[in-house]
This record gives sequence, structure tokens and C-alpha cells, in this order.
Amino acid sequence: MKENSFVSADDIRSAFSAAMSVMYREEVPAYGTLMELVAKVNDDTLSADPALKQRLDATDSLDRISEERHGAIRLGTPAELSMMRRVYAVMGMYPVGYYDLSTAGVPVHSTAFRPVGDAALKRNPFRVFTSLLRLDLIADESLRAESAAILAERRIFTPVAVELTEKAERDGGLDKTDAERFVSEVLETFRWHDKANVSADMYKRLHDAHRLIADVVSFKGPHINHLTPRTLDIDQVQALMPEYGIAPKAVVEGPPTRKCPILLRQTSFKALEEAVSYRDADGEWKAGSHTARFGEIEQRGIALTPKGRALYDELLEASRKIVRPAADGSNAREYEAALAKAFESFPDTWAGIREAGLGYFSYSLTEKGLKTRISDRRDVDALIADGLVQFDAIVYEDFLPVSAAGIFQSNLGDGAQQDFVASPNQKRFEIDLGATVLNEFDHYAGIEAASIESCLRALTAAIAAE
Ligand code: OOG
Ligand code: NI
Repeated sequence: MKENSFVSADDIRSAFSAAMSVMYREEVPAYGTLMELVAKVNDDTLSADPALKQRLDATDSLDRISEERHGAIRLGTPAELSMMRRVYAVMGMYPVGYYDLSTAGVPVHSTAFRPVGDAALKRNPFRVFTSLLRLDLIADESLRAESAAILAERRIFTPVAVELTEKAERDGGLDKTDAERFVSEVLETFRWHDKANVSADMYKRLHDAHRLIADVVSFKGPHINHLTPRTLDIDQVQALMPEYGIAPKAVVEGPPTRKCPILLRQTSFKALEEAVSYRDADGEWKAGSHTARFGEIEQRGIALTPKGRALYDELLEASRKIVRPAADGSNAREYEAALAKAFESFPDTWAGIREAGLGYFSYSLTEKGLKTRISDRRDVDALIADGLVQFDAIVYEDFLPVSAAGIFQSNLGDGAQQDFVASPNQKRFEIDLGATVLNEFDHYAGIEAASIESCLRALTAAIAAE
């Protein structure tokens, strides 16, 4: 009886992402403006392309097309990370992928907590790019120790949020009343606090070491630093942002514009300078400012195999050797041209991508396949050649470290570039997390293999049944 009264994890996640969207729009009005622009461009794109509209209507919910797809937070301690993992699990969000951003001059490593599986993603795809600060990369030993001490003092979860997470773990879910309380209590963790935890002097020391350290250590909690709706035409939104009074980052991150979109393209408006106050030793509040929060948009394409990803990385690097995008946008055109040129060697038809083994596809029976029976298990190329099986791109649901670094950098201010020795440490991250992260390539390969298996089973089952 009890189990029937549980709200599904997918529904809790939907309620949470909706509540977060409302909160963030109130906190950051420019984000509301971006949402309006995205909705308008999505509407225009759909009116101009009835075929696209029809396709999306069949596969996605058109009325939710402009909703948030992801957000991001930055945590300070292993204990915060492992508790966050338990909180997300109540909402059906699990750690997928490991991203080392030290190579890009950002002292964090990260994962994405997201729904896994088609049904959950369709119901609500909301995910949170979650980073853990790496104090081990800070050279100044005393600053490192002071930061650790400040972080050890703070409690980012409300007691009720912790209690309800434990209850969900114990009972296997939450009923309606508890689920509603859970969403509003967890939202508190993501809220903005304009009163810093530290003195103006300490803030300055943290900020001088790295702006990101100041962002994580100085505040009561890991405020959501951006939300990201889906756009159907990222180039158009990027172009229109200034007209709407918001300043876009210099370039769109990721692959160039293509007929067959691959991976993920994203861009953002630059983080806003916001008023905060610091608490000095004598208990007085002192006015200052902090820059951390922004709005982002994303457009997703096909998930690439390790071979496709290697080619993507190679072409991206090749184009960046020709033109490295400047933060002020002064060479954005040249960068776009170099990127487009470099990617000419990446096939731009679905069949070409599939034949070269660059992308993951989901296979299904054609009309003919539905009516046909075969006695042997053939390979998928033969089934396609016989017209029995068709293929659709599997959408990339994860992130890209070079792009993430570009998003971080554009929001840390120009000239914030700093070098750290590359030091990926997935083992350490997983120990701190209290779980292993899912390998995204294995995951996509599994979806593809299962779709092939189900085609073969259907095609040969009819024979067995005879
Ligand atoms: C996260 C930046 C990464 C993305 O979309 O790649 C990210 C952050 O700024 O905390 O959200
Ligand atoms: Ni993002």
C-alpha cells in the first residue's frame, strides 16, 4: 500500500527543475530575458520548418521544448559532494562521466548528475553539472588550510533536506507531502546568499588565488550559477542576445554549425557583477561585489563513439591552433571560419557518420522489417542493405571538458586564465563522491547494442514461433 503512494523520482526531478527555474528567474532577471528569447527563436524555427515540428512532436514534448536542460553548481568538500549524490538520487539523477578541468586552468573536477535511460530523459532531462573544488591545486598552503577550515564550518543542506533524503533511502521513496517538502528544502541549497561568509580581506585573498575559489569558499552555499534551456537554433540566439540587452560570450563552444549536429553546442551570456557584503571581524557588513551567475543555452546532436570523439578532439585542437578564440570576441569570425574548415573532414550525413563508425545509433525495424522474417542472424549492415532496419542518431546527453572550460573561463572574467599541472584524479573524485561514475561511452554502446538485439529478436522470433 505504501509503495503506491510514492511520487516517482522523475516527478520529483520535474518539480525540482521547475522550482529552480522560477527561483533563478527571480534572482537573475537577465535569465528571464534569455528564456523569452529562446522561446521566441524556438517558435520561429518550428514555424519555418514544419518537418522539424512534426519530428519533434513525435519524439519530444513540443510544449516543453524550451525548458531547462541543465544547471551547474560548485561544491567545496567531499562531504558536500557525497551528500549531494544522495539528494540527487532521490530525484533519479546519477553521476555520469568524469571531467578534469585542471588542464583548462580551473581548479575543479566534475561529473554530471542526470537521469539515465530513455523514459527518464523524456520525462524530464534536467541534469546538474557538479564540480568539486580542488584545494590541492592551490599553491599557498596557509590559504589552503584557511579555506578548508571555512568550508568545514558551513552546512549547505537544511536539516529537513537531510532527514527527507534519509527517509527516501530507508523507505524507497517519498509520498506527495514529503516530496513537496523535499523539493522546497533542497532548493535552499541552491539559493543565492548575498551576505558572504568571510571578511572583505579574506575574499580578496581567495579571489587573488583564483576567482573560482572565492566563489566556492566565500558563501553559505553552492548557489546555482546558471541554468540552460534548449534552443533549436543556437546561432540565432547568439546573434540576437545583444538586441535583447544581454552580452553573449565571444563564441559558441563545441562543433561548428552542421547539417547533422554532433555532440553539444553551447553559449552563454557573461556573468553579472552583483552586490554582496562581507562580514568583517568586528561584525560590520562591508559592501562589495561578486561575479558568478549567468545564463546559458544548448543544442545537442549525436553521441560519438570513442573513434568519433577522438576525431572531434583532433579537429577542435587543429582549429584552435589556427585561431584561439579571444575572450573579447575580436577574432570570433576567424575562429568560426577555422572551425568550419577543420570540420570539413568530419562526415556530415547520418549514413556517412554511421559507416565510418563515428556515432551511436538506435536501430529499429522498417515497415518491411515488421513484415519480414529471417532465419539467420545477420549483421546490421546487411539488415540495412536489405531494407529491414533503419537507424536514428542517439542524442549526446553529457558534457565536453573543453567547452565546459570555455564556459567557466568566460564567466571568470578576461585574463583569469591560470595554469595548473594537468592532474586528473578520477579515483579520488569517486572516493569523495562515495560511488563510481558511469562511463558515458559504455552507456551509449549499451543502448545501441540493445536496439540491434531487439531488431534481431523480432526478425527471427517469428520463425521460432512458427
Ligand atoms: C560549470 C561549467 C560547465 C557546461 O555547460 O559545460 C557547464 C560551471 O561554470 O560551474 O555547465
Ligand atoms: Ni552549463
